[in-house]
Amino acid sequence: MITFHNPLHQGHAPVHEFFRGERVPCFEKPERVDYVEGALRTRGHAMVAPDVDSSAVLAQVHAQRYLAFLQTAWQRWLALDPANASVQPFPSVWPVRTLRSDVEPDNFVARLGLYSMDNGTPMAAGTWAAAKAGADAAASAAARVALGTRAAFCCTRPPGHHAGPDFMGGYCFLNNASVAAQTLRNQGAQRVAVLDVDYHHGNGTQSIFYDRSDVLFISMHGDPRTEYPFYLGHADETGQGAGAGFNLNLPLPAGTSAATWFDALEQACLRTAEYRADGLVISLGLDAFEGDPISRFALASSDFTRLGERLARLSLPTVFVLEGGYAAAELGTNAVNVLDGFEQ
Ligand code: Q9C
Ligand code: ZN
Repeated sequence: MITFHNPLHQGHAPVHEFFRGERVPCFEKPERVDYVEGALRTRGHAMVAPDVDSSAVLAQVHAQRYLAFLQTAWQRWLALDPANASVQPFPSVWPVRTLRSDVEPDNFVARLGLYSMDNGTPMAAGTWAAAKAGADAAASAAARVALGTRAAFCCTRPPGHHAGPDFMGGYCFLNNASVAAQTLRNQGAQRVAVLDVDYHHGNGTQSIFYDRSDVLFISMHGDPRTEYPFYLGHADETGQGAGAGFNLNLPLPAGTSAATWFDALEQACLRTAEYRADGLVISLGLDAFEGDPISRFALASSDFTRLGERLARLSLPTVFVLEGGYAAAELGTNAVNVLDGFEQ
């Protein structure tokens, strides 16, 4: 399968994140994609650079003031103190209920809180460049599929599905899957389904399309009562306004077996077919894997082949976008299994 890689992903390499109040090494690290690219090369998948500028599509799925903040955030961080070059910024204050989010504070850390849902999304010097090149890769994969290629894979990090219209979160900055879906729409698809199989609910993608009927969002994920992102992803979130009925959440308890997971996948596929989608985006998180260090589903590597096989039976032009998955050394096998299962 043709794979669009992210030539700038290594520039996004924060060192640590917080876990239970302690600073720990980042789970979302450059080696993740190095393993996937290595496996793709070994198994003979073509790897190409992005050839589309996603700027116009980014403006359709994200707020302009958020994009402006992200693009200049590191510069503003350094302007506070040149020594910040080796310090990671973290938010420490957020505009929750009753507080105002319409006025951008001048204070950098306050502004970072305005545009963040958590303190778990560290930035580094090359974050904007990496995230933007990843969005370009997603737009490129979708544009290629819109031109008639059956399927394409966007192999990128940082991931995207937790990033909402105007906020980052869960290691995500720009919503690559939304960029792919919106690109398919712009290039002629009437109805696009986004199916998110990452262990964590794709809150950002859901929010971006929640009031739209032209993009159906379906997510199967760890129940938010116990799993990140906690504040979205329940079964009663079905869409609003014109989007009423076009959002489907399939929360599953932590510890769910592969058999039950595939039952949910079947429901997701039936809804996609009923919608008569003419384009499909898969938010391909690989953290439903039994060996994932921060997730609690039980898919074996061979189950990722089954996943690819089932998705192929939808017979739709398909864009795969890499999301999470933190068992770094196994990501290559699991990603390639999905693509090979799809193509066989
Ligand atoms: N700091 C994705 O899989 N972080 N994001 C929990 C404690 C939240 C995962 C670790 C996990 C986000 C794209
Ligand atoms: Zn995840």
